[in-house]
Amino acid sequence: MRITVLAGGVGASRFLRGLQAAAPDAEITVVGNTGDDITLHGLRVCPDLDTVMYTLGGGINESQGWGRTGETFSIRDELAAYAAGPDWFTLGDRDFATHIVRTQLLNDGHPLSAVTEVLCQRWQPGVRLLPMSDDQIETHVLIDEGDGRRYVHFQEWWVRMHAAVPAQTIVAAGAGEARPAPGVLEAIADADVVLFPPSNPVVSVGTILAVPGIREAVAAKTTVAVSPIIGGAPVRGMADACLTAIGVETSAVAVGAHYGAGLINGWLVDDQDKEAATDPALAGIEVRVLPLYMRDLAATAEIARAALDLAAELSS
Ligand code: FO1
Repeated sequence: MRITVLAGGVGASRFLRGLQAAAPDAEITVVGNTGDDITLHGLRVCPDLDTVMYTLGGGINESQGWGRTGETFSIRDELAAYAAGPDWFTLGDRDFATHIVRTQLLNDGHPLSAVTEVLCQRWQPGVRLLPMSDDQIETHVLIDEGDGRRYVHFQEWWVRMHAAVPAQTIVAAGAGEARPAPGVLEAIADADVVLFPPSNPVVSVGTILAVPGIREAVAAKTTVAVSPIIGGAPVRGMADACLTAIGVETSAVAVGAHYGAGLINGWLVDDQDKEAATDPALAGIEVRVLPLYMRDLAATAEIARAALDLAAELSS
């Protein structure tokens, strides 16, 4: 079975581990969000690609959900001694090696998709990991702190400001001129099922869908999505701040309707949101109700299995 997953970072990576457990023989292609990417100290950092790669490759800092396990921070501390670069984005020594290798290869002219393939040769994540595009796309957030409006990089809004300053607008800068990376449209077209894990529907899945051609490709497929919102709150992260920015209520019904029947065919919601199953806002979308907390691998595999079962039901 060929499965293609549009993935952000932490939530997607945990879901992917469950998907691998639920469908060990499946060929899984992950189309990763690159809108979180940022250049720091002259190095290109790709948080969502790295989180998928490290999580499935066994190198992730499990409690954080990002960065490497067993980290040390000598470089960070030395940089701080020079007052060089932002102190609000913590990069560990091991993580720096990834960004150095990536930046070297990018500077040698290799596209991000080829670079990601090289990095994955070390990590062997067990999935094909493709960036959504080889063209540079960055999520920027328009804020107004009282002294006028300005755009900040998503990471500064997310990490330094904890998304506490309201986002007036969230843009995927560069998306309009970008092309899907090689293999992305084929991975979607050739898939038996396309899945949206419980990633941020705005700055992760939404950003991937903003790359010209990807939304249309997904719309043509049997697609099942997993709600990242349970009981009116994001399971993790601050998707509520992002949803508010685009005028979408933070609820399983609203997010399902936001994706829409034209894009998704199935929508998994938690028991706490069982009323979604009969909500007219989700007409045309097949809703399934089940426990959605990915509390451990077995629970996550159950969720992944339910998504695959619903997709099979909808494809038949
Ligand atoms: N998230 C934080 O909240 N604080 C950090 O200092 C931080 C550093 C960091 C370094 C590398 C990396 O790959 C991810 C990192 N993240 C950090 C997570 C990052 O902000 C992710 O993009 C978000 O979690 C959204 O996916």
